[in-house]
Amino acid sequence: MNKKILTLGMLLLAGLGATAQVSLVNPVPQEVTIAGENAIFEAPAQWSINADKRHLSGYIYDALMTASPEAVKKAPFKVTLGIKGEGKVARYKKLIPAKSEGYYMKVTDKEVVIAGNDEKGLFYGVQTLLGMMNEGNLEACAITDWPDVPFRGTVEGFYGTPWSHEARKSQLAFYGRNKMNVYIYGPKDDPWHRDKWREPYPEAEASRIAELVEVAKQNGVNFYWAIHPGVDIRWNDEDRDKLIAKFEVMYELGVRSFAVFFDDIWGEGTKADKQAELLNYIDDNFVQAKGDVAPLILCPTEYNKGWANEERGYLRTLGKELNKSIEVMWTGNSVVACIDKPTMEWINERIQRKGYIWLNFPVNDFVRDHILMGPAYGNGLDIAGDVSGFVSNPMEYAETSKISLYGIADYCWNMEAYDYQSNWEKSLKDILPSNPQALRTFALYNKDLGPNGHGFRREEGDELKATAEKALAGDQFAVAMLNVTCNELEIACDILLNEKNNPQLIHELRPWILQGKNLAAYGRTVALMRMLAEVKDNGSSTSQFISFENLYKQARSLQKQMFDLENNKAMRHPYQIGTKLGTKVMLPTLNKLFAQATAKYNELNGTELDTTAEYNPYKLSSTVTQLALLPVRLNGDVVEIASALEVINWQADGELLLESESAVTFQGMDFNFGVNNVAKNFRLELFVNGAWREVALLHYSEDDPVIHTGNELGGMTATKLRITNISGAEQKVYFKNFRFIRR
Ligand code: 14T
Repeated sequence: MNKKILTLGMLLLAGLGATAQVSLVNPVPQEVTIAGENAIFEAPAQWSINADKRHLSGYIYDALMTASPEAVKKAPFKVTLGIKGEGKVARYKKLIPAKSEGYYMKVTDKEVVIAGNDEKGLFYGVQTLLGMMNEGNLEACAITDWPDVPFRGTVEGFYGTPWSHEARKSQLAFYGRNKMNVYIYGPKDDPWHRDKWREPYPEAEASRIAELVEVAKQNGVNFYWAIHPGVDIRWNDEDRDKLIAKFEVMYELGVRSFAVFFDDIWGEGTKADKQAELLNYIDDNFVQAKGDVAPLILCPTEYNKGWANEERGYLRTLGKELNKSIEVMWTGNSVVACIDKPTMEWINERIQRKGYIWLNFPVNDFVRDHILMGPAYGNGLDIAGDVSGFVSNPMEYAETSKISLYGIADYCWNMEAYDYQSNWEKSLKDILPSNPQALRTFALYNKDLGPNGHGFRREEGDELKATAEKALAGDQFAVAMLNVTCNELEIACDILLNEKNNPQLIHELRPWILQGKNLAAYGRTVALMRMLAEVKDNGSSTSQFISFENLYKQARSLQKQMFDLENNKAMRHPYQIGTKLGTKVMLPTLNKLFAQATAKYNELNGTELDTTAEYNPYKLSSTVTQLALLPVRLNGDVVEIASALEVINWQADGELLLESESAVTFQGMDFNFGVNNVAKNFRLELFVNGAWREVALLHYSEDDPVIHTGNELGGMTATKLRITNISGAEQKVYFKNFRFIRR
């Protein structure tokens, strides 16, 4: 009922060309009543604050004061702040929702009242006021608001470069503004989180953590510090005491919330009864003993349904033995998955409590060539009552991650009303207010993850599909439309590269923006090729230069430029294996169009231009039929032939040839034929300065199937290599892997 009034108010205002101030607030509040048509007014420059003394300083007051008006004793515009039970808000007692972190708020052109159900509620009321105060305007309204999910936020739990100190502070402020209350510190590549879990942080790192705890407090966020001891923990008193000692050190730094992670480990550390025993011990002797420490969180080893081993009974053991106050994390039906009702019912029954969701989105540590800028969608809108907490594991690109986190915050706060599309549009304005359109145009090509081991994909390019299909069916108008779309992408990329409003964002996106420019240029060229492919040259062209064949050369060059950018060491993050965008619809469409245009041109002109679009400088061929079609992949400086899934019948004298477009200097090589002692049956040769030169092959031991090369390989420069079966008989081998590293 109240939500209807909100919608009506928004419509009226939309008609007048104004933006309803309340609609700017993220997360979307639960219940809103807009005062009427002309509810928007300019916020006065001076406020008098009406509040108990305790609210005239501290983080809530500081937050309020980030709004521009100054606090002046007798200013006519009054801002009343209070918490249920306090005299200043006694009149509003019945309007305050009886919900943790809830608040009631009223805005008129004479005053603002914010009445929290608790301290956090008051803080969030202030955030709502700040959120609606965009461009100095306020809107007369009444709001009753509370969160659906009690614990909302992020877990810095990815592999890769941990966030910088500055990035973390910026995140914590962002969480405060968007009403998230949890930040779990657990970056896989922080040595003192995992490998050196027993050791205290060096001084500089320790003081940074202490500062983060403070910044978190300022923003109403609980800073959880997570330990990851499972790699080498021994289930004895010594290690148990070392863990407690580490927690004590962190407690001294100000940390009051803790987590223990047992994910991605093997062996001894994975035992449920031992984990439960340890966690209970920490709970009894540290958490409860201290009295001011938040409930402990456990990330189990079987943290998703796909890995749950019912026979082993791991989850049920945790459910039975873990103290009820301990939270248990869960990523859903698989490592990377959307969360729905059935998965919650499945896990909650086993762990005998409500699962605490660890959402592996927008994390991209398993698809580092893609950056994820799409909306957060796909999680059930009916699971608010089934989860105890909901945190997102983001990308190492902290600023870019805010796009999705803006959605997670909204989803967790007001689940049923969550509209991912409108949230996404709002998020772009929040992250880049100076040009959300440019960011949006670029983001359209950075939503899907590409094929990946977890099978997790996202929508990308749906808005392009109809045009793409028509263009491929020969519709020249659609081809022209594709050209326009590529122009738009190029404009967006150029604007973003020179955008000063959010330098950190642009820094993170830079490799993808540069690749976006290549993609856009490629698209424009291919569109022109398609237009010219069927035009017979009658000599009347005004340009001697713009010919199909020159466009073809340009497209080939752009394919190579995209490839080179992906493999440019200077640009690339150390773990990153490439820089891709538009891979779901745009790039495949352009590649098809390229092939089609070239084929048509060949047909009309009797030429034989190569129609294959994918650029790869390595070409494999083989007289062994089962090997001839294996794809060659590039992973930074590692060149790899994909493994065959079947037994290879490698005939006598059969050879495998790998040719490179340019000379390669070898650093190392190994391959695995899955059989011991076969090195002697094969000969490896490199083509150096016009002649084949043999390189020795050997196994390190009798039971080592890996074939290694002799030391002479290092530093050799060649354009081809070949492996020949010289045994004189057929060899049955598994082509498990073949790779070399180039310098
Ligand atoms: F703790 C878990 F909930 C979890 O998700 N652990 C890791 C996490 O740190 C990582 O960021 C995420 C996405 O890659 O997945 C988990 O890591 C994995 C998952 C795998 F399936 C590492 C290796 C795997 F094979």
